Amino acid sequence: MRTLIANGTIVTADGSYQADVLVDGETIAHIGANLAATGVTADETIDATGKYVMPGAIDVHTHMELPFGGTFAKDTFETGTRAAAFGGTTSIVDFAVQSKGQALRTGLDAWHAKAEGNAVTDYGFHMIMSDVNDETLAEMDQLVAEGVPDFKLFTAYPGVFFSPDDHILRAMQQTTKNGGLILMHAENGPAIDVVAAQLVAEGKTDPYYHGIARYPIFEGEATNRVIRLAEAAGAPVYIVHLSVVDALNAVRDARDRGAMAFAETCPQYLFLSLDDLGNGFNGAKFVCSPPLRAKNPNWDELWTGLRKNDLQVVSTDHCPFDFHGQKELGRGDFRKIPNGLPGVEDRVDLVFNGGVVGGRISRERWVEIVSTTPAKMFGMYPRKGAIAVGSDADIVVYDPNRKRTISAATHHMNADYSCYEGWEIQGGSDVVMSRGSVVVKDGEFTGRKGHGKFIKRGTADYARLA
Ligand code: DUC
Ligand code: ZN
Ligand code: ZN
Repeated sequence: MRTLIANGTIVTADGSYQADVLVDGETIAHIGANLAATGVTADETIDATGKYVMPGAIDVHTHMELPFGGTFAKDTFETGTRAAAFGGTTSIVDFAVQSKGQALRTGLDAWHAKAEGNAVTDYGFHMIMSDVNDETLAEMDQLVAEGVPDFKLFTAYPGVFFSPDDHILRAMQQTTKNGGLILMHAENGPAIDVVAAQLVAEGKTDPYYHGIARYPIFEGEATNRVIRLAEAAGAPVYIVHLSVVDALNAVRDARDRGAMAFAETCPQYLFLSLDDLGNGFNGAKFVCSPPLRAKNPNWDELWTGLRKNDLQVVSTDHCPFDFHGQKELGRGDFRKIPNGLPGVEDRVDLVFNGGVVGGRISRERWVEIVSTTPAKMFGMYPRKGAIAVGSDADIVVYDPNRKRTISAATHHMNADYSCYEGWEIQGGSDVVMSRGSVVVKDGEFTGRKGHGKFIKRGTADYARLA
């Protein structure tokens, strides 16, 4: 099957230009001006006049079916990758979970079983490590060889995912040897638990106090600490879901002194704030960790961080729970509200609308932070994240002028609410292609459950050399 995408503007991280793209089978076969006029033939032609032709977006932080607080994130690999595709995201990297006492292998096998035959678009895995010991350290090398080269550890969630500093250091030392990458959820969990218990004892049990308990300084301290540990180990480190200026400054300082420190933020930290948490129990819809922060100065600082490359990626931390029946588990005690927000479908458009339409970043930088750097950082480039001959034909034909209103009534994520209900935004995906197959066209799903394949990813060379 040959598909010609004609008359569009190719937008990449490096620049934009007018050209046609010929897709042959699953990959990009040819790029050039007026290909039809030069005798190139195709089975199908997509007219991209007035549209951008960009690499499919990549969300490197999702939690399909994550067990959390006695319940499970509601999107499966089928529903979650389908929703992602509607929003122009053609690859996700999800977090497989090692439960305490289990082998990494057990957790990874369970995640392969959830995804295989179900995903609509391609997917990879990071591994959440809940135990660091001689056995799991040895297993890390095997996972790197299998294309699962990164490992998330937590300084938060004591008793569940929490790792003490000696475990974090040992895991980082292991990646120095095996070429992998440590991802850190950096908030000081034990300190947060002290403040949270004090607030609840004072009767402050509403969702708002979830945001109050998790002081910015607790994220800043943990971010600095884990970067220092990475420097001691001679390893790169990637801070996930950075939310606040205290933590951004720790990354800035580290990068200024030449450390291999990288970070992502998420749309919820660019567009939502502590105010959203403050509407009685309705605020439970906005409970995630790190929490939503004060608008000032954090929103502007995070955008500055994206512009100046102290932040390299926008991912979602997609982890949807229904308000009814799931978020409600925390009525009367914010500590029992499952943490997480639906987001995988709206990331690309929110960052386009707020960033490019809003005049904060260029369209090329937008493509870089939602697609190209995620591919480079996580060992998928140039197979993913590029419009280049030989790359997978994961392509989005994007309409920069399309207008739509975000609503739970029309979104495809498995959540009974949207954090952005009623928001009118500009920009949207017209055609979404995954390895040469059109999976979404003009708002209709045309893909297939099981089309998505596991992405065997390479080592973290970009994080060592960038
Ligand atoms: N934060 C969330 O909000 N949800 C899942 C896990 C996490 O760290
Ligand atoms: Zn996290
Ligand atoms: Zn997460």
